[in-house]
Amino acid sequence: MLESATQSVIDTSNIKANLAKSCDATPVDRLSVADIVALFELPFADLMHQAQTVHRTNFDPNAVQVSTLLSIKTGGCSEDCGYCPQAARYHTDVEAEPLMQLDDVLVAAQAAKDNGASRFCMGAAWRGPKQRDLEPVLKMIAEVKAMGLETCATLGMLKEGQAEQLKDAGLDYYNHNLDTAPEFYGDVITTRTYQDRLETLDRVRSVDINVCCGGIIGMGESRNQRAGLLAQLANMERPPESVPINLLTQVEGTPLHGTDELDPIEFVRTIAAARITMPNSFVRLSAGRQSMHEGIQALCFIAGANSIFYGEKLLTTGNPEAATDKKLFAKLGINKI
Ligand code: SAM
Ligand code: DTB
Ligand code: SF4
Repeated sequence: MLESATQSVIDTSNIKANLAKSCDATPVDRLSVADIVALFELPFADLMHQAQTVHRTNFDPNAVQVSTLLSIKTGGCSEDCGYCPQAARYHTDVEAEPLMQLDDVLVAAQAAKDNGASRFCMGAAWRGPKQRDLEPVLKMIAEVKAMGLETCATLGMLKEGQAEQLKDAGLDYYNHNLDTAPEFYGDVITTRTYQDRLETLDRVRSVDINVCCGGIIGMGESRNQRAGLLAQLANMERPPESVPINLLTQVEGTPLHGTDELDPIEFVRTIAAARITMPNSFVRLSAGRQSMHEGIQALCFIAGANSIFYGEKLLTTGNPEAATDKKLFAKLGINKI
């Protein structure tokens, strides 16, 4: 067992070493999209073995981190993200609401803590926070942190100085997704660029807040583009500490509603490729679990997913009930982190 574990780790570094040999200018630790596509193309059992081996080398294979989400400001968003029910321009069932009151946020955070979540993630349907919006959110972060929860926020693009304020308030993680490969991005979003997203991620990194960054699978992208997203993430100077892999939740009224459903095994392959290419990151099996058979979720955990969103709601769409997840964890012998 130990021998094969070592072998698989060597296999992964071989991908990088071969790449370095084939191109002198490429640093040894860069992965090409083709390297990652090669992982996707492995026989399923070989891919799972490699992913599980990398996972066991770096993490407790039976421990899964749990975060609870709360939409602190819902709907009415100015952006045109083609997957998102909160964009004002699409006609969905989501009603725009103002920023929540501090006390209501704290009640939700306490409930998440009582249910066993270790991290509380506050999401706002903004292009980015204005200074007058940020101030009440800073207070929420400080108070949630004081309750003994890890804090995460996803508020959109950050302007100069805003990451510093979040850091000072006690923010542990900032979620900002690249969403997809650069060449598919313009098919999904036009109101902000890939470069805008990278700049916000740089601001977060520069103040030493942990980066939570991933994307959405099942938007009609190709396998190459799924690999392209992972290449962007894995080749960052420091890969994100947390990598949410969302399966598109199709919402009526959004442009991506009606997209062909992704084969569930391809989703599992994406999780495995994320695990192998980002061996030290938490890989989160994010949106999409409500419609996912528990057998597929189990395969995702074997493929190296070690984080989930916990609680019956994501931001505006459903997620499995906490009781359902408790039963699934018990069945699989998974412990919550
Ligand atoms: N407005 C901020 C932003 O866009 O950065 C924060 C909230 S936004 C809803 C956070 C992330 O949720 C998006 O980047 C996207 O990856 C994910 N998301 C939104 N709608 C989704 C859907 N229908 N299915 C899967 N993931 C979704
Ligand atoms: C992430 O990558 N997924 C979460 C969180 N970060 C903010 C959001 C999923 C949203 C799914 C659609 C909704 O509930 O509105
Ligand atoms: Fe707005 Fe974020 Fe939804 Fe895009 S993903 S429309 S920025 S809430």
